[in-house]
Amino acid sequence: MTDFTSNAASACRALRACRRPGRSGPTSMQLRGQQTLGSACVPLAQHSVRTVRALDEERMVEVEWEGGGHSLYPFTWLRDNCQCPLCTLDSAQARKLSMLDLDVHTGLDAVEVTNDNKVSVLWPDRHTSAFDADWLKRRCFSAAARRASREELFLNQRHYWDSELRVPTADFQEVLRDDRAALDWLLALRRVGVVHLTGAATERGAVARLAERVGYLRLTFYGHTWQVQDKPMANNVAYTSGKLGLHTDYPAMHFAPGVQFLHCISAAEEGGESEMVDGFHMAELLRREDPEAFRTLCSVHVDFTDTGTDYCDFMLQSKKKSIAEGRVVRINYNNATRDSGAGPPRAAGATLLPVHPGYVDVMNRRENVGDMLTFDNWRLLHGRRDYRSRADRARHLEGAYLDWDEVMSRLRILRSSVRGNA
Ligand code: OGA
Ligand code: NM2
Ligand code: ZN
Ligand code: ZN
Repeated sequence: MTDFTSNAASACRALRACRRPGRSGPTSMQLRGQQTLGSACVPLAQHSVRTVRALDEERMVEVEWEGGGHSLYPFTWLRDNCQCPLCTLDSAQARKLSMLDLDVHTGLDAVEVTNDNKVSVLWPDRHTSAFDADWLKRRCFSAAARRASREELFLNQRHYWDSELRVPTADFQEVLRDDRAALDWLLALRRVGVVHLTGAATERGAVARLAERVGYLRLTFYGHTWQVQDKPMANNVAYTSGKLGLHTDYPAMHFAPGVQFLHCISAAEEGGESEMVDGFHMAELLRREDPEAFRTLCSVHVDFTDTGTDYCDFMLQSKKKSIAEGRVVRINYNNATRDSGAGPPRAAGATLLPVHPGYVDVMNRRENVGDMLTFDNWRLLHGRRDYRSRADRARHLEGAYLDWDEVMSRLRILRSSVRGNA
């Protein structure tokens, strides 16, 4: 079994250890549309082809590599992925070859290694293709290579944690300024699910600035960014001074926001501390301890509802499984917006909670003013204690949502840029 705590702690150490002294960064205007500072890496050729041969029976090309080992590529796959200008729009790295023009039963007339270390194929219709050795190696079909490439692209391996977690921490300004710091932030956000950023100014705008560092934020009915304050005629339980039980945000949307930023601009006089739980770990414990309940949460749809006016008027309805998509990829749990709709689903949501592995207290004590929590809203459940503000200084958090596609996109760009510059 994984040692969650030490894994999380090492992610945490990695974040701290990887900081580099600051250098002056571009202004926000310069960053627009170009949020990664270094140039994308052009990897040096690493792999050389020793020999190639066509296995006509299997309809595969076998490539033997200089360093040992070999890879097999189906004829049809090679023809489908021809990189020549007729078949590929190079400037977009997009396929031009229509499936109507692809002969899925194609044979192959000749295959050879060229002087510049490409695998060149002559097809029966006289079309030729030339494949770069590194390009082919990265697309090796072996099970191990495919597993590695999937992990490289999607980073689905997580560190599960419990109340022992030392929440990874990074400096807000450094994340804005330095690509290595930004990459470490996003890697920990993906792996651990939460990163505590310190040192943002205590005014509105920080969450939007950070979202711009990634790409763009996710607009919802609560606005581009939203102010968590005790408001008269609150259109959401979050906008009161009451306790918020553990929840994920916005299950009333079928596509709930993947990532959430919460910036503490002003803390409560008393109470208001926030806490978080690892929902994936919780689901894993439930799978082991109460498989029947786990199956229920993976299969029964719960109704969510949210009605009101904010950015504009809204009347949302959704049906969501508490543990979405069979394997654990998304938790939907919000008692406030769970609908009153008839049927057994009402019981289902509640059974997730008794098994949680313990929460971490994350922020909103007085010393956390200026701090920001960035976390995985598909994975973590978060809540806050009820609070009392001083008459002249109300508690105020500013929040924003992003989606995982944009966050992972920035992570991949930063990774290739940082590697290229290393
Ligand atoms: C929310 C929320 C936490 C807090 O607004 O959805 O969870 O500390 N807020 O107020
Ligand atoms: N807020 C904080 O699902 C929810 O209602 C979460 C959303 C109001 C934007 C709260
Ligand atoms: Zn071609
Ligand atoms: Zn919330």
